[in-house]
This record gives sequence, C-alpha cells and structure tokens, in this order.
Amino acid sequence: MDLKHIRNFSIIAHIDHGKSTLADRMLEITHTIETRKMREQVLDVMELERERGITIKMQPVRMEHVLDEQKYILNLIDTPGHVDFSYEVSRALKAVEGSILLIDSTQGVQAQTLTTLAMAQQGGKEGHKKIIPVLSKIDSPLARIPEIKEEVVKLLGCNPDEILLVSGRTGEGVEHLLQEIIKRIPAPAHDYTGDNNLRALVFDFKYSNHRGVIVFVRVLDGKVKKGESLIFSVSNEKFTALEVGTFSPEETAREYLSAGDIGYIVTGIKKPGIASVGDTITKLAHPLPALPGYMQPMPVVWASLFPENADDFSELKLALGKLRLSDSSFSYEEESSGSLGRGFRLGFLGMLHLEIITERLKREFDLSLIITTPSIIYEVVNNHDKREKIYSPYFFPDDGNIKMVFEPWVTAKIITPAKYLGNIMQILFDHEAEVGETENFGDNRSALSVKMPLRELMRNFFDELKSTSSGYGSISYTLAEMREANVTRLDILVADEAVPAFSKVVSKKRVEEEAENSVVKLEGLLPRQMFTLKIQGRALGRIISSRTLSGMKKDVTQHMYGGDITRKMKLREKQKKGKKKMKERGRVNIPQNVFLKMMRSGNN
Ligand SMILES: Nc1nc2c(ncn2[C@@H]2O[C@H](COP(=O)(O)OP(=O)(O)O)[C@@H](O)[C@H]2O)c(=O)[nH]1
Ligand SMILES: [Mg+2]
Repeated sequence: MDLKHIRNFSIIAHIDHGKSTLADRMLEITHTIETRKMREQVLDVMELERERGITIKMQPVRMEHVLDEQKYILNLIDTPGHVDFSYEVSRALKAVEGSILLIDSTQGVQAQTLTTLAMAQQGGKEGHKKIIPVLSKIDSPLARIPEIKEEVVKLLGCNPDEILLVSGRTGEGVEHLLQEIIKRIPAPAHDYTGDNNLRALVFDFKYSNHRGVIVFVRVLDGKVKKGESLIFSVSNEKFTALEVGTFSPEETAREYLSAGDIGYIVTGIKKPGIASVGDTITKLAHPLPALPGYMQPMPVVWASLFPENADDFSELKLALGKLRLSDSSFSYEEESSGSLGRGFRLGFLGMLHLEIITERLKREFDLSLIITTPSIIYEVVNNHDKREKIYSPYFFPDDGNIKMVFEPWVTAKIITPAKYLGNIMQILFDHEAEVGETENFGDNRSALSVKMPLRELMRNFFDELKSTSSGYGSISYTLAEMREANVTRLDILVADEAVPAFSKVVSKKRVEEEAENSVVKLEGLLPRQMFTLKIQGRALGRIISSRTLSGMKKDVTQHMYGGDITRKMKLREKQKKGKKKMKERGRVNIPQNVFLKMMRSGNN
C-alpha cells in the first residue's frame, strides 16, 4: 500500500473513558471483525483483562476503510489507561503519527488525560504528532457536552469545532471519526527509500512456545519478507523472519510488511533477554543506524519472590524469563536471603502492576511462591558513612546502625470536584503531603499540585482518594527527588521468629498502628495450627503488638466422610511430614495465599 493511504494512530485516555469500546465500534464499521465474533472490548484478550474489565497491554489492529472511493489502511493501537501502564502508552505513541485523545463526557478531563496527553505531545517524529480531541459516551444522560468541551478547549487551546463527539455504545459519530482520522492524521513518512533499507522499531513483543519471540514492529523504512535474514541493531542478534504479518487483531500472515506498516515478525528466538522493546530490526546484509529507542521504565515498587520449595528456583527463573517476554516493563534480579534462600527481586511500575504480575505467575506457571511485602527503595547511610540502596525491608538495617535514611518523593496532580477538596486535604495531610497550587478547572473542579513521599502514596492513597471523592477524584504522579525520611523496620514474628517476607519499612510516627494492623490482619489470615502460637510486631527494639492464635487439636482427615482410606493415609503422612518440617525449620508453614493477601493493602 502506498504510504499516502496509511494512517497509524492510538487511542489514549484516562481509565474507563471508553477506549476499548470505541475500538469495538471501529472494528465493526470497518468489518475487521465479523459481527458474530464480536464481544465487548474485544481487544482486551488476556484472561485477566476480561475478568477485571481493564486493558493491561496495548493491542494493535489493522483496519481498512474507504473514503471517497479510496481504500485506506488504518492501524489502531488501543492502550491501557491506568497510571501503572503508562509505559505501554509511551511505546505505542512511538509507532504512530497521531492519537485520539478520548475524554468521557460524563466525567471530563482526568489526571491520566493530562499525563497521556503530555506523552503524546512530546513524542513523535519531528514533533508533528497529531491529536484529535474526542468526547465519548455522548449517549449517556449524564453527558455534559458543552461544559466538557470548554474544558478541552482550555486544555488544548483548540477550536471547539475540532472536538468530535462519539458514543462507543451506540456507534454515533464513529464513522465520522474514521473520516477525520484519515483527513487529520498525517500519512507516515520515511527517511530511506529502497526495499533493502529496512528499519523496523520493536514496540512490543510476545512469546509463543512454538514460534519463540514474536516482535511487534512499526516499519519505518524498507520492506521485510518471510525468510529474510535480519538483525537486531542493539542486541546484535541475527535471526530469520519465520513469518511476517499484521493484526486483525489475531496474527494474520502476509507476504511482506513495508514502510508505514504496523505488524509482527516471528523470530523463532527462544532465549529470553535478546529481543527488547526499542530495538531496531534491519537486514543482516544491509545494517542501518538504530532508531532512538525507549527509555527504561523506572520501577516504583519492589517485592521479592522465593520458591516455596528451593528446588523450584530454576523453574521460577525460567518463568520470569518467559513472563518478561510478554511484559517488558518489570525488572528482575537474583537475590538471596538467609532464611528464604535464593529468589528474585522484582521491580514494578505500581501496585496494580505488581498484582497483575504475581497473579500471572501463579496462573500461567503454577508455582508456589513466597512473596515479600512490597517496598519502595530507600537509601541508607550507615554509621560508617556508607550509602546503600535498600530494596527489601528485611535488609533494612537496625536503627542502631543508621545515620540517615533517604526516600523518593513524587510530584502528583489530583483532579477533583471542588466539594471534596476539604476531605482530600485531610487525607493529604495524613499522608504527609505538601500541597502546592490549586487551579480551578472548569465546571467546579479543581486541580491540585502536591508533593508527597512515595511511601505514603503507596500506603493505600489511591483507594482513599477514590472513597473520599465518591470515585470522582483522579491522580497521576511522577517520581521526584530523594528526601530525608524518618522510618524504621517493622518485623512480624510468628512463634517468636521474624518472618522476613512480612517485614516492612514504616514511618516511625505510625509504627504502632502499622504493627497492630499487620498483626491483626495476619491473625485473621493464618490458619489455626496444632499448637498455640504468638503473632507479634517488633520495632525499635521491642514488641509493640501481640496476639495469640489458639491451637486446635484435630485430625486432618476429620472432614472426610468415610471414603478412600489411602487418601486418608496420605493426608496423615503429609501432616506428619508437615510437623517434621515445622520442627526442622522451627517455624510455622504459611500458605501462599497468606503472603498474597498480606501483600495487598487493605483488608481483603
Ligand atoms: N453509556 C456509555 N458507556 C460507555 C461507552 N463506552 C464505554 N462505556 C462504558 O464505560 C466503561 C469503560 O469502557 P472501556 O471501553 O473498557 O474503557 P477503557 O478503559 O477506556 O478502555 C464500560 O463499562 C463501558 O461499558 C459509551 O459510549 N456510552
Ligand atoms: Mg480499555
């Protein structure tokens, strides 16, 4: 296809503003997906995405549309809206010439609207990334079209007539939007001509057991065909294109991909760590300079994973390698701890990201894992003036050996209806925030600029903001400077022994409350044991919270009615073994779901 007749664009927005639903209607109108195969948010293909009703991974899809008797190729990339997945958005933006900035006409501009817009405005070749403002959900009785239009005009400095109106639910305005995409978004341009001058930007990838790594590419220059010898510019790895194709949205093989296209290349590479997002693919016989890649994402929260059974270490390593091939935004590094053995320290882009990754490890790889309480990074200066980064609370030194501690702060923007400001100020105060400017933001809404410790943001701030603002407040944040912190390590003891996975670093001011919360939560989660045991919180050199979990005397087979005697024997055998293990290790066996539940904030 001639470059003139290709348009590449993404849909960006705050979470739940209707991106995936709008994409559904586009797929229908362009007959990309047969009506009988259509389902809601069809581009959310992952099981977890469908269960939670959110988009986690970006999803490209190729559509065809006719305008004035000319056929156009429209490559759309649907993106996630949650702040933890902004890295997906930033990568998608590099593969396209323009974006639809979708704003929910019942909600108005939200925090992530601003963040994604900022990303779209700074991205783009020669900075000519086009933004089309679109109001969504105009069918809703709650839509406030004139007011929200005004907000958008203020935000973009655009003409009100440039703002389009759509409903993903009824399909109203979608056909017109497709036409406007063709008119307003520039056709792709290229630097080199000639089929051999291939440059393809890797913006994502996935892994298939049979076909190895499948890279998602935006072809900038040249042409690529099945069977050709290619090379990754940065990792310098050679491979043969086993197949090339486009997304419909499932992979559909094609004869070739050429400049302007968005598609995939099957590499056959099975080793992890070779393909990376931001790398450039060129022809082996005709290498070209690499395209500017992507910035490494900055993890904000860390947690360590240990196999429950030490023999599973290599299996866990393999699993992480594979998972990394479908999510390039988490990092992992080997770590060992005296009592937990060998494991990995993982870096995540937020708590939701952490939850998704641990959930996927459990589901997709069936591993039994011990997961430590998530923590942010601290920099500790010890009594010998050595400055050290601490990722895991159980490595956080005792108070006696600390001279100073530093922790990351964030700059955040909160958008809320003005009537909730008072309550929000209260939780901001409670979370040690410094409140900066307040801007009036259209129809009785305010935008607050604040700074707060990342530690406090991670202490359930998102949920508290949601509940104090009846769901209307939204927040986006970026990491800022390191500042001195007044924190200490809190250990949780079970049967007089500290469980490293439950240690956390907390504000000294809140240590009692935190200890009590953890101890009570654990008391509620830990299954009763054969014997009475103590659950305690210890910090600043003393026990500050304590509960006793009474024991039970019970035959483990008691709950089975009659039944299979060999199963009963097995259970008794297991119980014996279990007891032996407890004695050996001198501690209580803690089931995996207890770690998972302790890890999550709140009381779920
Ligand atoms: N009334 C109405 N609801 C919509 C419309 N589009 C999406 N929704 C609803 O808004 C929610 C979020 O939609 P989704 O497409 O998943 O949003 P995304 O997070 O931006 O991808 C879902 O409950 C949709 O049913 C629309 O045009 N009208
Ligand atoms: Mg979505």
